[in-house]
Amino acid sequence: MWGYDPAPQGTDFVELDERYGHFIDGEFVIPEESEFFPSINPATEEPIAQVAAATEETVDKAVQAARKAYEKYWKKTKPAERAKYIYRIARMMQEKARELAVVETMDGGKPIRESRDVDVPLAAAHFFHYAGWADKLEYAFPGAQVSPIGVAGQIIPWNFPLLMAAWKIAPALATGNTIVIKPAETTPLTAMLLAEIIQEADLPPGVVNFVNGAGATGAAIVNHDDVDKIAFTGSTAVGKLIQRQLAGTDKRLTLELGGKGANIIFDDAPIDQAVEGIVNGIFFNQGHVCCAGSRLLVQENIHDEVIDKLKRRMSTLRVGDPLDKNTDIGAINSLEQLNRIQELIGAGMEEGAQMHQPDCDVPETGYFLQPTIFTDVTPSHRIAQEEIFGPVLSVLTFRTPDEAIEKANNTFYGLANGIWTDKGSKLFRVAGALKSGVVWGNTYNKFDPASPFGGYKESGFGREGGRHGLMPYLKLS
Ligand code: TXE
Repeated sequence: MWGYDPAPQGTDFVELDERYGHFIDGEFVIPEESEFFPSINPATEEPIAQVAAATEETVDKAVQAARKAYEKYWKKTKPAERAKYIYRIARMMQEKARELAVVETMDGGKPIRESRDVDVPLAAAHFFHYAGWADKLEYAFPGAQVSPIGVAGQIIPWNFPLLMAAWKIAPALATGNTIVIKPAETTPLTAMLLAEIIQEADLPPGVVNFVNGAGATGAAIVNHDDVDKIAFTGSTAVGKLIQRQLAGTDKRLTLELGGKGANIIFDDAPIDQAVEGIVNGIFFNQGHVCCAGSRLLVQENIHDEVIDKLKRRMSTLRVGDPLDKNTDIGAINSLEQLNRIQELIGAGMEEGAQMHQPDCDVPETGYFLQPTIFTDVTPSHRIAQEEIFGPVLSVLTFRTPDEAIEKANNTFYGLANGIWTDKGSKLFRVAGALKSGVVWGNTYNKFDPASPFGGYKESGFGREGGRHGLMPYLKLS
């Protein structure tokens, strides 16, 4: 999209520290008593940097800094002035795009083509989009008094580390809140580069604070008395735990959790285009995508044709070095995630589904996995119900549109689905019947900062993106 070669001289131009702590009150700090954990490159299994885990005390310092910044400056800062800072962050991200893309790929394992063309530009676009809202809030909510909530605690996952930071930080800043954000423990590094950008952009100290650490650090943010709002993206299990912890408090909560999206292919669909959509739906970012099209619902009479074409297409996918521009499927984000995926692949085979993997080379070092599909899957199989969060597709069939709707909705989740058909009327009828926050028509995994994203049922609640994404950070009266 931006046409530059992201790593023309390898990775030598990337300057990372050996150790990272936190970014609190405008300063990078590593508390004396810190325990460290390694951030590992999943393609090489080598540690890239050591990162400190924030204790409750450190989280408290970050929250105090955010509270002070909120009371002292940010809530009094004129909206157009807030916009100026947010635009500055967006532009600086563009200037550092190459470094951000390479570090994202080294830390998380995703193909450089995706970091370069999707993660980094979309993250910058998100800041641009919300900078534009900062001084237009009264037009977004005509007739209402709009005011910020205060201190937002934000917890993000490892599948889109920089993009999820942007999705959380940009709307919170635009609406006048201050922030304590925790990156995921396996992918903290682009967040540290973003903290550097925020420091260089001269945001008042304490407006955005980053604390590193795992679940205990996240829990310290969730349970801190002086945090007014929690925004969480991660597993359904942790989302539910947070919901229980916040019951009875007056903290606001939004949850963006898992999914089990269906890509529904009707027999009147352009098949070759649909096969590309299936591949993109499940193999983009190694399938570490909450809205992945991880179930293929294909009309029975075209099943064999679609599966033949899909298998042929899968045999052309290149699995390997994420820094190689020709790689289609990079490394699985962590050994833990690889084990989780393999456990579910094992369950698929045990329950009687047919597994197919192309005969492709996979590096011996690093956490790699071939693209995998299962046919002969029934709706009760674990691989048809549970989020696998890896490059594994479960194929089911249907005969009529009503059966497609019923099967697509036969899940605890409700985040995203795709429909492939030549008929507009069918597209709109089926889309309207799907219990899902997002429905794509004849495409998949398309994102835009202006469109709201979020789920129903166990996929969570609240929306991120566009005007809807402002609401969780505002009091409207
Ligand atoms: O998630 P966790 P994990 C799904 C996906 C994946 C599974 C497990 O199916 O296989 O979840 O992934 C922080 N209080 N998704 O174990 O633990 C944690 O440090 C507060 C879908 O990595 O939910 C990290 O920053 N925070 C999903 C973040 O929560 C806590 C993206 C997510 O980690 C916490 C990720 C606690 N008690 C996984 N425990 C999506 N919606 O895209 C952990 N965390």
